[in-house]
Amino acid sequence: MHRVALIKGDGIGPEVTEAAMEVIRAVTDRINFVEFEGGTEVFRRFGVPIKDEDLEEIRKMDAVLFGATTTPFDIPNYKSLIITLRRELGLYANLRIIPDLWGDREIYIVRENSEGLYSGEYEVDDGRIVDFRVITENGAERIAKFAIELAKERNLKEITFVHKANILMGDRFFRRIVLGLAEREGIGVRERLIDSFTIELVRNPWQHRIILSENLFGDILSDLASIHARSIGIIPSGNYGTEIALFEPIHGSAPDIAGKGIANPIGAILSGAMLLEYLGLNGRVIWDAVRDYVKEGNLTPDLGGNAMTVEVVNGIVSKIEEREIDPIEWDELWVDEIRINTIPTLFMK
Ligand code: 48Y
Repeated sequence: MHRVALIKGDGIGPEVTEAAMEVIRAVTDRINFVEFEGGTEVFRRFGVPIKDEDLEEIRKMDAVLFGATTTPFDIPNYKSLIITLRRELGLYANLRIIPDLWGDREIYIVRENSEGLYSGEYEVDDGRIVDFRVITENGAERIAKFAIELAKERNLKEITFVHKANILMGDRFFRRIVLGLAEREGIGVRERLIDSFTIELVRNPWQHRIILSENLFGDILSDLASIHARSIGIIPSGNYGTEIALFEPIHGSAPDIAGKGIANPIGAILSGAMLLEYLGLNGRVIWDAVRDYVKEGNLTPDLGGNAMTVEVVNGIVSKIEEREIDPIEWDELWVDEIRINTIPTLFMK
């Protein structure tokens, strides 16, 4: 049995994580979910976004499934729950998959997840605040390795590295490390500057298969790229470290539609697929079922339909059942094919 921590978060977080769990249960009975609380409510009571003892328990788990939270910036000293989890669990690689669910293309965005402007280091002076954009040798190397391994396992010859090395010293340093490792590993690097790349990402996105970037650039690029998936509501992600990984849809908590039952569950469901792949289970069947469903099924309003969340979940579960797969057999028979799908073997649990 695998033990997976469940943190639903707020807004539509609970609705979409419930949806993901239901789909996971249709594929495998080998996962035990253990729920933990986190977010602004916990902060009000305990002064931290998640309790230390809960973090200790989560560290012992195999993976985390996360919903969504909103970080208000008007609560003094409040720290984002997801940023805290990424830091505390050492989740340095953030892989966001922009799928064309109606076709067969995908863009993989590999976002450095632990440093850059998210270092948490800042200096306050009289009338001046400095946020430190930290790039370390170790940080640059491990994220470059993640992107390059991904390229090798997906039989790609190159990655796209997006930076601002013309101006930023940190990116010059980062660039040298990426180019050096890529050369040693026989992978080509297409270099782009972040500013002009945004135009290319709007106009001509699909020629880039793996995009590597530092933390804040990766944050912005992944929201921008989501327009090519038709809705940010369908984009899944995995946050990987050396000990554990956390899976979450990239959308926010969408308070405007929370509780209405119309949130798009696909981003969370595909995050569930990535979670299964990480554990060596059959995530592929979920990807296939989602692709089958969206081509003919009623979709949620963000995708132009009028479906409720539950209708989409039931539709995807039916597609899984139609495939008549014995989950246990699949686990063992297809593991190599599944591994190639979204995560380099080296980084699996
Ligand atoms: O995961 C994301 O891309 C979110 O934008 C978070 C980020 O900056 O990485 C922020 C989530 C939050 O507001 O706590």
